[in-house]
This record gives sequence, C-alpha cells and structure tokens, in this order.
Amino acid sequence: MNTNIKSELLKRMAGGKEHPISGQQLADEYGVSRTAIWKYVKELESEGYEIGSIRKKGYYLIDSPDSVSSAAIQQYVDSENYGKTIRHVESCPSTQLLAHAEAQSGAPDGMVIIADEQTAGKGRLSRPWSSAAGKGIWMSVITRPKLMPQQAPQMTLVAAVAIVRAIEELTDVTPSIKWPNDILVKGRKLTGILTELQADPDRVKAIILGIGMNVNQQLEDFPEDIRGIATSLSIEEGKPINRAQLTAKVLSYLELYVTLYVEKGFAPIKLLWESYADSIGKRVRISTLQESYEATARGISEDGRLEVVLDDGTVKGIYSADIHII
Ligand code: BT5
Repeated sequence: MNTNIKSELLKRMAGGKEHPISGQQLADEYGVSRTAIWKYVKELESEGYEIGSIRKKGYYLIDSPDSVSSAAIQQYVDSENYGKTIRHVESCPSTQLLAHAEAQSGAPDGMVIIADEQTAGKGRLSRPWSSAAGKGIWMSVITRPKLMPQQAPQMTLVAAVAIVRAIEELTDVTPSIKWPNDILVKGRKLTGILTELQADPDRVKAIILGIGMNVNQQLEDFPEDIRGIATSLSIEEGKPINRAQLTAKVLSYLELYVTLYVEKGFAPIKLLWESYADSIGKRVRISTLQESYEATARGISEDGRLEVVLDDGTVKGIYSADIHII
C-alpha cells in the first residue's frame, strides 16, 4: 500500500464535486495504472470515506471518517520530517513500547507511532493512561535531536508548548500548562506527555515523546475515577474535532520548537512556556516519591526545573514531581 498516493488522493479530492481529481492524471503523476488508483479509492471507501465520482472527470470527497490512519494524517502534514513516516495500529498496549522498538531498529527522526486504542497506556511512574478507542490522539513521536542526555527533560516542556499552540490554532479552547507535563483546561487535564530517553552517557540516541490528547470523548467515555479531573477538546469546544488535522498540526509545531530548542537553547522555549503556565506565582503542593510539602512557584530555570520559594525564603529547583495548585 502506498500511503503517499492515498494521502495525495485525499488532499486532491477535498475540493468537492466542483473540483474532482482525475484518476488518470494521478496515475500518470505517480507512474501507476488507473486501476491502481481505483483500488486506492476502494480502500479508502472500506475505511469509511464517502467518495463520489463523475464519469470522465474523476473522484471527489463527500465525507470523511474521524480517522488517524497514516494517509488521513499525512494529507495535512506540512513539516519536513515529523510525520513523514507514520505507523498506525488499531490497538496496542502502549505506543511507547512500539516506539522504543522502532527507535532501537533505526527509525528516522520524526517517526510517529499512533494507535486508535491503547489497552495499557501509561503515564509517569507507570500510572495508567486511559486511551478510549477512536476518541483521542495516542501517539509516540521518535525524535533524534542533537542534545546531551541531561537536556532531555526539557523536551517535555517543548512538547507542551507545541501542543498548546496547535490547539490554539485549530480550536477556540485556551489551554494552560502545569509543570511539567500536564495541559489543562479550566483545571481539568486535557493532555499528558511522557518523555522517555534512549541514550549513551554523552549523547541522546532518541527521545520518545508520548503524547496523549483527549479529543472527542464525552465525560462518560472516561473511567469513573478520572471523570472529575479530565476533559476533552470536544467537551470544551462543544463539537467534534478532526483528529488527523490536529495530529499534523502538533507535529508541525513540535518540529518547529524542537529545532528552535536545539539551535537556540532553552531560553526562547522558556519564554513561550511561561506565557502559558498557570502555576507561576501560585501556592503549590509538591509531591515526590520521598516527600510532600508546600511552596510558592516562581518560574522555571534555564534547564527546565520548576523553581519554588520555600516558606523560609530558600529557592529550590525541582527536577521531577507532581504539582498540585492549592
Ligand atoms: C501523563 O502521566 O500525563 C503522561 C501520559 C502520556 C500518555 C501517552 S498516550 C501515547 C503514549 N503511550 C503511552 O502508553 N503513554 C503515552 P502522569 O502525569 O503520570 O498522569 C497520569 C494520571 O493522569 C493518571 O494517574 C490519572 O489520574 C490521569 N489520567 C489517566 N488517563 C487520563 C486521561 N485520558 N485524561 C486525563 N487524565 C488522565
């Protein structure tokens, strides 16, 4: 199956009945037969696309399913590398596991593993991540930035900024970021990020960005225990959201900001991040595996740590913790 031809077909059929795409023309461009193009059209129909055809003129799109297949995403991808290679699976335990294996066997920078459903989606510290079938964006992006291993945690913040920008561009929702890895709307969790590393002592081999975005769930789609703390874009926006388009937009901003981070360092990302942060200046409870205490969040440092002021005035930089805004 050639995903390129399929995504090109989808792109060109989007002009509707007035602008059908000729099967012959596409066949000529790609050096394949007209029957091959017809087979792609049939394949798309079997995936739920409704396609019209006009004799001697060609095909046009009537309706699309909310799909995150490679072709569905790639029709929107405008980045250079991110999203150029996509492996889409219907169901898997966790896209992180597949991504680690792909990264070990040489996956290119920007390869995406995306699933309709995860049966054992995971958060930090192996906490469960609810990944309802067909409702969200459950993906892992394999990145190979030229960074030192100690610069990897900042990639979580880079990804958070990229996701917020993509959401802002495609919806009317205004999300905020809670350090380090939560994207919230009105205090409810919309997106979580899990950053995992494959590295030598002095060199990053791959940083795998696990991104879980709640998109088209209604409240009853969430397990009971998180109904009070989770939300989805569709709940906030009041209408369904095109997951493929949003995925491509996230990839596009991700590539932009990862490049910015690698070329210019963390300072420009820090500025962007702080403009979306909702914990700065607030009283927070900080919980780690060892301890739990209160402090006031002051900002983030040049290396992505959360800086808090303790009650005795001491400033402390935190590498990793759960933050609860009081
Ligand atoms: C995270 O962990 O927020 C990181 C989530 C990363 C998920 C993606 S999906 C694609 C890739 N493949 C994976 O297997 N994982 C990544 P953490 O900060 O530890 O938050 C986990 C907590 O969020 C849980 O303990 C629940 O309280 C809550 N939670 C679980 N599922 C949720 C959901 N769908 N929406 C909102 N909150 C959720």
